[in-house]
Amino acid sequence: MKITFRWYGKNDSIPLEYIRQIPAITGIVSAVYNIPVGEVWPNESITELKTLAEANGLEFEVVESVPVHEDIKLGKSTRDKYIEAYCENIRSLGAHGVKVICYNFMPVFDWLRSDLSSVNEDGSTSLIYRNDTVLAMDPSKGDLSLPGWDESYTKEGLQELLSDYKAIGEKELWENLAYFINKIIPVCEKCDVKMAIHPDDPPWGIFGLPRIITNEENLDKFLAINNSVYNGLTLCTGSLGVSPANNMPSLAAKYAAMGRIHFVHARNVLIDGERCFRETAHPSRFGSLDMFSVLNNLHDNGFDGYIRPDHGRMIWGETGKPGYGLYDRALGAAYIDGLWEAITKL
Ligand SMILES: [Mn+2]
Repeated sequence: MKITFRWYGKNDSIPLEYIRQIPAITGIVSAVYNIPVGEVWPNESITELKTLAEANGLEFEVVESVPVHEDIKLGKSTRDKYIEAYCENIRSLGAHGVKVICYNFMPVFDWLRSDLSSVNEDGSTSLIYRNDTVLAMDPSKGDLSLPGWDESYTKEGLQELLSDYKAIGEKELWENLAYFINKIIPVCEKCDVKMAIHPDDPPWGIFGLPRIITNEENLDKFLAINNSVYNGLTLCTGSLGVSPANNMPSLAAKYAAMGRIHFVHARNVLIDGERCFRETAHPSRFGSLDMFSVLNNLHDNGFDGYIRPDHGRMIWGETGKPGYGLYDRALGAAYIDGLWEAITKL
């Protein structure tokens, strides 16, 4: 098990020199961020990330994310050229020593929250989700005040995309995912790069768009699309765990035993209403998730992949990218490392 830390590249306000000082961190999780979705990443950009990491004593073995072009999710006739570009990225990342690629298959919107800096009792701030706030929004009317989505869409571009998705229900999205997976996994096998799909965050449909990587039944269905070990999961405790139906320790045990978890996002969340949650400090007692049992079950079922502290709160006056400050994630990393030491010595 290797503890890693997400780094957004040279534009990240957190220098690699600080990341290397967090105890137990062996490597960064990063990506090439300045290339449009669907295009091939320049070799120089990948080499640069690796060189910068290694100059700081850190590995670069996990990429998050290689985004999937919307035409692939929509099953458009143009998808093959985007899948070929995706395969090219797998090949060059593999050649640079990358072992795991995290990605997601959420239509249009990535993770979504109703507030990125809700003040906690202790004065720290957290990302939160309030279902009524989200339900009151209608992105098709250009209502773009909600944080968390790709602001690179113009109002017209977004409306066109949302209208394309009117023909896509869960069934079609599954078909388009299967088409994609079965094209890329043989390439991954050749290049020894494991794919780790990130669950939908939150794990329910929003704005009428389908979401399918949401629960145990669907994770089973996803893994059965292609039984190669290269077709695996990112177990994001905070994404799946906001649904009380998802028992995170049990999912950790099951999929680790199958050898299908390649990457873990460790995050705690407090469920404080129907489809409402608040991101908390990592230790179990602050949220709804039993982080010890998740890690213990990973360990006992042979998990040997990468883990990283996922979102943290903003503490000690830090400002920066919501969820991705230095301090609380560093505390999270130390907590994970402490839990793991105890578990391995039990
Ligand atoms: Mn995550």
